[in-house]
Amino acid sequence: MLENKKILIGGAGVSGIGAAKLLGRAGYNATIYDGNEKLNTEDIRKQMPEGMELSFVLGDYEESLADRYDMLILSPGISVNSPLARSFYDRKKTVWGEIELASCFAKGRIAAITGTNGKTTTTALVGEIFKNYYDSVFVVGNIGIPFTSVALDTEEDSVIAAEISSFQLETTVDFHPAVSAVLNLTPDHLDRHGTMEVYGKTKLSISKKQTKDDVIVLNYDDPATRAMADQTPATPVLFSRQEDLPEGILLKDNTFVIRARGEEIPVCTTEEIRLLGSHNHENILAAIGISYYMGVPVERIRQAVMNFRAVEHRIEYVDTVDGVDYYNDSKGTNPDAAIKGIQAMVKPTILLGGGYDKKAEYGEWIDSFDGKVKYLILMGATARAIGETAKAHGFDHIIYVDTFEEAMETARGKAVPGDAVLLSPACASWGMFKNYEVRGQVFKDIVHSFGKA
Ligand code: UMA
Repeated sequence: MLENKKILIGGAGVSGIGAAKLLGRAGYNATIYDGNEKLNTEDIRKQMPEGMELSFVLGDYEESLADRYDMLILSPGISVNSPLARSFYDRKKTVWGEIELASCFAKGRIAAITGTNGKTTTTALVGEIFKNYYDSVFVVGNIGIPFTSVALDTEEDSVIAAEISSFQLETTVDFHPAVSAVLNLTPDHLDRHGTMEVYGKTKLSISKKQTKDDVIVLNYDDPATRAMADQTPATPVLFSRQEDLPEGILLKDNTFVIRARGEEIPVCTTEEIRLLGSHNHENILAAIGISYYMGVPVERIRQAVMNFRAVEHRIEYVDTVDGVDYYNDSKGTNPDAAIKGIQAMVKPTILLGGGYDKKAEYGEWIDSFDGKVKYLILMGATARAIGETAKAHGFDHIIYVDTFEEAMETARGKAVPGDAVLLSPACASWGMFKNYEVRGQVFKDIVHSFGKA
């Protein structure tokens, strides 16, 4: 398929490097374009398989570059509307992303999970359930492990749990999961997708190559994902925490049940699980549906669900210092996710928010504070916009800071024993940190340094 093609990779981050390594292992050469002129190219070259020729083009993008290549492998962080991508599309040249490239080489069956929130937890849980039954399991995608990095290690009997972002879905072509899932749809990344309609269509495109023989797992309780049941070529399976549906994956009187083919099979109860919060009940329902329709026996699903703990950076308890509990919810990168973060708090809370501007609306997040937030400490590009919204919604215990370190010191100064400090910013970390993982790790490092002082 790629024989004799001159391949340009857009972006030299985790995804681009994964793509380059895959191409190198498969016997191809490539060029990486990256806007960052200061990129350490030698470091990247060293990671490549022996014999691969990898060249670089750095700095401002020159459209004529597209004339010299046959196809583009685009990193998810670079928009399909960027001059780079447009120059390839305009010349009718192939543009693939990480998921398309990897699935072209991968063997086995894929369970692909998208949605605004809960994707990482659900994908990690599905991965754990798979590992409790199948021998060859891979957990990949937006979760931080590029699919390309393992594609050549997959076998016919492999199963792959893939977290897929809307960015990654923009560049899929023939990607065909055996089971897909759209967990929910609330405003996020609108700076990139423009409207909710485009964002929703992009999410649903996870199932565009599926057929009636494949399954799509959808959230009945979210009107946007419920409506997708009529718009997908796959067989829909709905899950609900609220509704007693005739078929589907349901939470009935605190028991997770599978209702299918006239049977009702209990899986486990809410008392038997270790994940906090009702949003996690939805993630569990989805994971049960996905793994059941991927062929995992219920008893194996039950064991894995009961043993599963929260993923890092998602309402993660860090430590108690001077009587104050610190929680890292760096993964609260949009208002809806941050609402789940504050809802999970039971103590008076000093909340750290703000970051990269995705043009989100913050009103509902402020309204969800429910008297629990003592101070809202704001930083980053969105600080003033959030502050204005907070005031308009009747909340004015706001402190603006310039740096993350200052935010931490301020939170520590304001907190008294019995309080909680929660990093749940409602914004991406970009502009202040490389990604939410680094932000969460810095938070945890500072908390641990408080403990030692
Ligand atoms: N770059 C350019 N031009 C641009 C933008 C970026 O040249 O206009 C270059 C940067 O200089 C950098 C590289 O591209 O060298 C970064 O590429 P990237 O932003 O695609 O990031 P990666 O490190 O490759 O990580 C990507 C995903 N990042 C994004 O979607 C922004 C990771 O998701 C994913 O884990 C990884 O691929 C493997 O699949 C992160 C994320 O924040 C966790 N995702 C968003 C989210 O969850 O909300 C969608």
